[in-house]
Amino acid sequence: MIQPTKIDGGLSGEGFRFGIVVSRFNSFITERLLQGAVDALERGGAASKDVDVIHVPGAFELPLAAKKLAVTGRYDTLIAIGCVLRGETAHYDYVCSETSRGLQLAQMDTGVPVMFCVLTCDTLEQAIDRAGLKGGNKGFEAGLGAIEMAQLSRKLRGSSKSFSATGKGRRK
Ligand code: INI
Repeated sequence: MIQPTKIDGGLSGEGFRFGIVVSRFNSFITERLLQGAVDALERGGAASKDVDVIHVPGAFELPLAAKKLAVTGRYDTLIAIGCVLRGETAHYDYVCSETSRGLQLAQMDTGVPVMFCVLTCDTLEQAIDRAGLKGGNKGFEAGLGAIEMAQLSRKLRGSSKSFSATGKGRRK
């Protein structure tokens, strides 16, 4: 049986640069998601100087801020944090769909991974559950994912000639 080459991201965030863009809307939730994301990056070995946090008014503003950060070339991975609650807006569906579409476009247009950490919940209760106040923290998951994607992007960078499953020999 052949032994396929497996290419995975690792768990060390050392030496990578991360940008976190956070919505102020529903900050009771988003600041907790932010704490979770920073905690994961810190545990992964990321340095303070390599993690920037940028606040925007609401989830709808996340995509533009993410794209502007991505094109600077400064960041290996971005994390977008927001919380949209159905109960509080008639335009819930527009905010959710445009935010997710915009963030996907930002990463596809620039090649910089953007972790989607935008809670879209029917109730505050559901958001609380996902922000680490009762159970898991989706921000922490996004932080771990950001490290994995930073490593994976580095390994997958370059042409087939310079490509290497270990990341060595990639085009600088
Ligand atoms: N923005 C959010 O991040 N979450 C929400 O629940 C929300 N609601 O309920 O309206 C929300 N609206 C603001 C929106 O993201 C924009 O900031 C605003 O429309 C200005 O462009």
